[in-house]
Amino acid sequence: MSVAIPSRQLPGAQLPASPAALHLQPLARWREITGALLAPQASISPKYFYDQRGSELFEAITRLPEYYLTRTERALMRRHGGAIAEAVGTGRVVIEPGAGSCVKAQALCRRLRATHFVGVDISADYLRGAIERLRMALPGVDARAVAGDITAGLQLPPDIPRQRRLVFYPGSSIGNFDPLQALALLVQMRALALEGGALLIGIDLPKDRAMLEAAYDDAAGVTAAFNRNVLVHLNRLIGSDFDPRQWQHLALFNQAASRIEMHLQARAAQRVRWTGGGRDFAAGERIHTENSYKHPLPAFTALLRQAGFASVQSWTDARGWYAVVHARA
Ligand code: AVI
Repeated sequence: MSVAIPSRQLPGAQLPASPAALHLQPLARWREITGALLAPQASISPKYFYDQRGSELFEAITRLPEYYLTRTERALMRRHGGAIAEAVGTGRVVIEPGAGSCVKAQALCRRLRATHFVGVDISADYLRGAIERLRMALPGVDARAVAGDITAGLQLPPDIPRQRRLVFYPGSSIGNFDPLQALALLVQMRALALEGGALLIGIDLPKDRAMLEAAYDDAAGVTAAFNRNVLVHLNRLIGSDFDPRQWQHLALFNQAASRIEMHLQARAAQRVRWTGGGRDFAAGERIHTENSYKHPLPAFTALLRQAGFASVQSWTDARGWYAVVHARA
């Protein structure tokens, strides 16, 4: 479900659409979270990383020396900005799912002389401030905030033009979905772009294990704090009593699946309770919190074609670490 809200009246995150949904939404969420915690391999969806604190920690991650992704993408966008703008075309309606701080979108909208910007995020409070900043910087752009989740299907405000749409999905966020989910998401983006639209997307490429594991387990412990914060968020969402200090952050590269896996590992045997249930965890037992796939460019191009995109064009840095990909719907 998604709800379009004019940004000046954006209230708390994930407003339900109707009084009925007011009851159903937290119950459905409780079921989803506790079901995943009770599975033989416990897991937490990475979407729960991004409460206010989690979003701040993620911004801090993007500035870490080990986390090359954001820096490399920014350098690529700068270096090839002219060629990218030429390929994409000006006067676009830029739509960014998972917009977060909107900083990247702001630079892109300026470069493309975008007419509209639609930022979509489940963390509505965080998005509101970001949209306000974008409006101040680019007063000529009609900028909107939409509280929602593209994976759940999105409805944009009806007055957003249907022509010249560009779906912008930077930051290699597509890597946080397994290949089937990624395909489904690309199909949704294709549908959002409509005929004549396009996608501009950042992807992290496979590379040396040590480089990858350092990027997800930095010396300052920011990624560890980000990973543990998901437990604090869950404590609020399902009334659980997770003690984050009892969980160790792990980041491991799974070569066969070409993905970084993040886990939280129990430092000692413990019982975790939540409203209506609980689970015993053995010492050393793990909760899987995130996958971050590193797609080889040819495999990702094939995925784009499967999703209905064509004429794929990409820009890669000299080390071959990261790619910015443009694909027409
Ligand atoms: C948002 N996403 C692309 C990040 C990534 O690199 O997979 C999330 C992240 N997790 C740990 N560090 C950053």
